[in-house]
Amino acid sequence: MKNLQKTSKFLSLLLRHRPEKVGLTLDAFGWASVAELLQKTNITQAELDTIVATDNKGRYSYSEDRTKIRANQGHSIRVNLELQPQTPPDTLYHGTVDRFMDSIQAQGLQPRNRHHVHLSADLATARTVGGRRGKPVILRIDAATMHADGHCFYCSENGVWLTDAVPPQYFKREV
Ligand code: HQG
Repeated sequence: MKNLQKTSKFLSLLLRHRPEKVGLTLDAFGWASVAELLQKTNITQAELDTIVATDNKGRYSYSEDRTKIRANQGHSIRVNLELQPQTPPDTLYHGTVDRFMDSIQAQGLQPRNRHHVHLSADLATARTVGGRRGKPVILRIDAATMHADGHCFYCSENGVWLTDAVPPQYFKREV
């Protein structure tokens, strides 16, 4: 059996960032044809089924008839995930690292290469996200006030909270 984590990473690359790498096209909503994906890569239907069902963050979804697949969040290419604005929990968290903090304090949190700033409802997830880059620094975000001030929040299919940007007055570093 192939290393499915590697296959999942490759799938992220294709479905979020560079479908053209294997000549795949995504529709406006981010969907790729499963048949085309299987034909253009060495991924098998069984592997894809396993990844969609067991990915630790629920990164991918099949369409209802299972003929199409897409990533639930994390895109750098423009796709419309049909997300509806939602009322966020009062507090959300973002995990980052110290070396970004001067810039984050000055500009606020920016989406960088992705569509949105990614936030989580729990501290542990933020710690893991920050920890990908080094010793995690956690920011506590006053989502209630942001929302009251008119900022929009969305929640992806797999439970990641998303917003366009977080200005500096809405977060504090957790100690
Ligand atoms: C930082 C993974 C300087 C930000 C994770 C982050 C997550 C700034 C980095 C998901 C900044 C962007 C997203 C500013 C933000 N100046 N740095 N003004 N504003 N940053 O990877 O949130 O495995 O695009 O703190 O688990 O780290 O891909 O975002 O460090 O859920 O499904 O710029 O990606 O999920 O990095 O991670 P990213 P992220 P997947």
